[in-house]
Amino acid sequence: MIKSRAAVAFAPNQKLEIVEVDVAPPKRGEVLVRIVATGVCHTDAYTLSGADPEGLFPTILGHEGGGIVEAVGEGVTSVEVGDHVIPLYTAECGQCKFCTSGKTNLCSSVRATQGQGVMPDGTSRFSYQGQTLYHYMGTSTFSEYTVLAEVSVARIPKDAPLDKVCLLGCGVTTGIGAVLNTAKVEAGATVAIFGLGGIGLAAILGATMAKAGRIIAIDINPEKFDIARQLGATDVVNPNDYDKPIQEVIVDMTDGGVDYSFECIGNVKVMRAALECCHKGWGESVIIGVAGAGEEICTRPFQLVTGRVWRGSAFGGVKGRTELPDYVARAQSGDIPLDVFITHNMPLADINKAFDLMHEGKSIRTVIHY
Ligand code: NAD
Ligand code: AHE
Ligand code: ZN
Repeated sequence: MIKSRAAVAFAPNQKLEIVEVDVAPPKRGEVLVRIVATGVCHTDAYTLSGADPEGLFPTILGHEGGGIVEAVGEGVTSVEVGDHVIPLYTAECGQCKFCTSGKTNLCSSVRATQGQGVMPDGTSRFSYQGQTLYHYMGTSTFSEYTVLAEVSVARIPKDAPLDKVCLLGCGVTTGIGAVLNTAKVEAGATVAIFGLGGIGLAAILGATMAKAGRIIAIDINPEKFDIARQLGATDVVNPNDYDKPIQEVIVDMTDGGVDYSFECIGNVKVMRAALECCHKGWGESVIIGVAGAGEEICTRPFQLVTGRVWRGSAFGGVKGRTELPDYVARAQSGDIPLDVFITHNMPLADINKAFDLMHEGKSIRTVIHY
């Protein structure tokens, strides 16, 4: 057992508490990682809110980290002590039906137990004063020391700054990947991006990389517009400035609709608008945002009959162990400007401020330093 500083979510909708937890050593096929830094993503807030059907408490949240392997369990061969890694909430075993399909980045190797807040053997490595704590998304990066399945870490070069490339563990990769892998946006395409947090802004960056012809950035918080333009948005739109539905606004702006749209909020009404602002015959809408338990999407089926396509994207369709190192390389070369996304840095003790800043719309990404 080792001691670890951690931000524990003891119950939904309560502030995280910084306490010293006990972490059991890694078992077979597991690794112990010292987290150096972690981002805070809206999905952490979503689960903390109690809206996540997989949300279990007490738990240690966090899934956008960067760290160093401190110990490995029996049978671990792909990483060793001292390796720098990014934890993966979408594992890559390379062997399951999903990994070998060539059709998806979703991997089934540890997903079932991950959703139950435990390691693949069905038990937790975390406890506090004798009480078991649940793992979260297979990562729990809000603990200085965390245990992950070997298939849930991507090894990255040691010279990559962990307090920046941690953002590639979720937000930045998700947005870029949704554009490049899931939608496969072509040069010259017209794109609409709904929601300009870390995910939506990364989708703008992805659309810029794809050389999209027009990139329409949409948010109800106009303070997000400068950074959206900086990353390549050609138009910015605040739905509150119009007295008609946002899908009509976008269709009017684009001679019939966009080629691709991306919902980066988690609002089922906006998901509908994102689909319905797509061009008849070929427009494709990608859902990235995560909606709460019981929420459902709807539209008239005629929207699909007439050629619009509704898709979803998890972790940008990226296979973490094989593809994340290339994202890290692109960040190191400057093609992915991670600094633009990091609006705040703070110690673990202040992590609740990071959530407040997110809810107030004042941050893009806060990086927590251990
Ligand atoms: P964020 O809170 O930083 O950003 C959300 C943005 O949406 C904010 O700028 C907010 O002003 C804007 N917004 C809210 N309501 C709006 C509306 N009605 N119209 C237009 N804009 C609106 O969140 P984030 O970290 O960027 O995450 C965005 C979503 O993506 C969340 O639902 C998160 O859970 C999800 N997510 C999904 C994946 C995935 O793999 N599918 C990965 C990461 C995050
Ligand atoms: N637990 C939720 C679903 C959460 C969800 O959709 N997660 C995204 C990643 S969000 C990262 O910020 C995802 O990748 N999903 C695919 C997967 O396998 O979880 C619920 O509704 O139960
Ligand atoms: Zn996330």
